[in-house]
Amino acid sequence: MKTVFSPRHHGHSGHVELNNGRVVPAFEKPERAEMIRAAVEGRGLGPILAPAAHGLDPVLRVHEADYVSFLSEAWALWTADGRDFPALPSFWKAPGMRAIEPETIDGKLGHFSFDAGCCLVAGSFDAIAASVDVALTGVDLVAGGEPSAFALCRPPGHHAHAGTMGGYCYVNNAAVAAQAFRDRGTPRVAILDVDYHHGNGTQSIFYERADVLVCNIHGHPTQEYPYFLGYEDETGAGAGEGFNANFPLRWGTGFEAWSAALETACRRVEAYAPDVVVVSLGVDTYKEDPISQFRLDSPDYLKIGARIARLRKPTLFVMEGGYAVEAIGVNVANTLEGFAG
Ligand code: Q9C
Ligand code: ZN
Repeated sequence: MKTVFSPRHHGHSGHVELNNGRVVPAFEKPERAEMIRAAVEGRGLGPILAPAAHGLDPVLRVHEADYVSFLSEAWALWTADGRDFPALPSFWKAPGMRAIEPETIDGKLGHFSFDAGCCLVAGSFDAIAASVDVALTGVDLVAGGEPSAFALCRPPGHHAHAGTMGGYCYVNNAAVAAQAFRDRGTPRVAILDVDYHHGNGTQSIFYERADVLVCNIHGHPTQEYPYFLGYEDETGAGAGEGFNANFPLRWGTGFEAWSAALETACRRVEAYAPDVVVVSLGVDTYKEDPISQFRLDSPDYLKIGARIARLRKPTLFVMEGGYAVEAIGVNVANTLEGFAG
């Protein structure tokens, strides 16, 4: 399997987040992507390619134009006031407030985010643009006839809505990839999101559409981030009714219960009979993950990859979360090796 990777992810570094009420170095750090790249290389899983530039048009098929403009100009606006440290949002709208984009950057940061998980530094936008190019180059490979590809995206994407960043995610790489498949004439796309956290952005983007099935296995929203979406009764709306499936699981879930949910999700994908599968691949389900509460172990990822392979569909893996840096490479490589058989 070919992997697509860009060293431009390094521009998104030195940023911070709020954890336990304190500002701390971000868990979503450059070492993550480097450990994965090293494991792909070390295990001989296939060639590693640079992404091709696709511009912002495919991003604008999923994301709102004012939001993409905000992402591109945020750092310049933030530093125009003389600030030389990371930009972190901390003001949000309550229901009933006005959703009007403020003129000043501090207001814009709140307007276009839903948490303090999305910090911006000098190189963030370049890394974000490179990350979505990685995903779109993966689409090129699979649409061009490769049976599968791995888009080693960083930063991740599945929490990003059409006009809102959050949870370390700015551009929804998997959603942009799914839309790009559709725009290349692929009739039916399934997104299988196995990241520990619910892919709220992906669900929201396709919620009223029948041409993209979205299946999510994740920490239960009564206990886990993103808290306000990801319940089982969210099944789609309008034309999309029946084309969203959530499998929330309680803290402490191990591989037996997790893989039963994967089996149900895979049968749902099989019933949909998609032309292509996009896997939002997070390995924060791992037992040692520093911010997560499932109990999967490294060998389990071989079985996950093997089950996804049994869908027997052209498959694009898009990297999402996973914060146990020492194990992230092994866990991702196991998934890909399990898939390859
Ligand atoms: N401060 C992804 O896995 N914060 N995003 C959790 C730690 C949000 C995770 C608490 C976690 C977002 C792509
Ligand atoms: Zn996650």
